[in-house]
Amino acid sequence: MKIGLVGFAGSGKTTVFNTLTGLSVPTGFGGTVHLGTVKVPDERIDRLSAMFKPKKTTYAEIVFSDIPGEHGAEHKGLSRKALEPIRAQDVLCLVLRAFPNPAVETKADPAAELEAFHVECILADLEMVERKLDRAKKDKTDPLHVSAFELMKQTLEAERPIRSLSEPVLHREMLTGFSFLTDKPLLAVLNRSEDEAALPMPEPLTKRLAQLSAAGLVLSASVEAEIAQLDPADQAAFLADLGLKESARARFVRTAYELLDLISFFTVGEDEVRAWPIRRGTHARAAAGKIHSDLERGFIRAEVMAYGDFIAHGSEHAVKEAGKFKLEGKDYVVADGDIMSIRFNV
Ligand SMILES: Nc1nc2c(ncn2[C@@H]2O[C@H](COP(=O)(O)OP(=O)(O)O)[C@@H](O)[C@H]2O)c(=O)[nH]1
Ligand SMILES: [Mg+2]
Repeated sequence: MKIGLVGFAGSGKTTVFNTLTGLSVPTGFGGTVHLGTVKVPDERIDRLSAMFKPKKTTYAEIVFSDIPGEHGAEHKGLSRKALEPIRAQDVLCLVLRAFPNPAVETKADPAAELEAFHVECILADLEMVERKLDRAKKDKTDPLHVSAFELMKQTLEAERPIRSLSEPVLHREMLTGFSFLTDKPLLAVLNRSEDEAALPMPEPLTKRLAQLSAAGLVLSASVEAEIAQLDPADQAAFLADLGLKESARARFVRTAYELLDLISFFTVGEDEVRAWPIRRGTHARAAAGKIHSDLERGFIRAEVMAYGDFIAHGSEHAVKEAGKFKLEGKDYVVADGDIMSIRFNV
């Protein structure tokens, strides 16, 4: 999963990036796009790995991109160049400044930053949708396409994000490949001073995020970036001092998974124990395609055991004895924690 950190200069994107990745790239203005990969912690993988002792253990991964923002004052819309790395992301994480930053002239106004970013994205999408609509009309494309673009245009003109349109209304499957910014899941991070780190998100901001079909998270990036550099054993004590139970990274990853409605299935064996993130509701054949396209193409059956059953019974053999081992067809809806093996033929 690719998560892009976006927002205005000085909002703390690079600091959030350091917090989440444990890296320490320089903060301050300017700079290029930074990339950092984080393993998604999963106790179930730890446990399976201890049982199978595989050559390789692979956790789900998140690739964070720290994308430099533009300066609030001289801000004249997102340039094409600025948009490019943003369009390549699966999820946008908008960092909103809620702390006084002496390097930025204006005082903190996270609600205004949210609106400014939202409007930029609306305008960029509107431009794209109008182009697509003109072309679709001229080329006499599928009328469903035309009506989808018209619906998107109306939605954007009402300043609503495309992500607010439900799947049955929009038919996203025929729109794959069009990376509309307001169709990407949005996670807003309210970046606060240390003394406000444990306070809840202000009510008006929570409401506005709900209207925008977006999720929100509060953190204090600068102090959490320091904590992220500490020995894991010491981190809990420092977090408790701030009134927090969990690190920013743990909360962030969980919120992103919930936002995307992601679950994991597992493959196990002596070569590799691995977690595969998929969207909830994914069918067995499409899930197999995450492993390899051949498995999707030549899919015959999925052998499935629930993680809980496997742990309870201790081995595949015992799961079979208990009658809990299942053979599922292509339309089986994969459940979180399914241990799967795909039978295929190409
Ligand atoms: N007080 C405080 N300062 C922060 C916080 N996050 C970032 N900063 C500071 O704000 C400045 C800009 O941060 P940076 O991460 O470079 O912002 P970017 O331009 O969005 O990447 C740096 O001096 C940071 O140390 C925070 O949560 N609290
Ligand atoms: Mg930066």
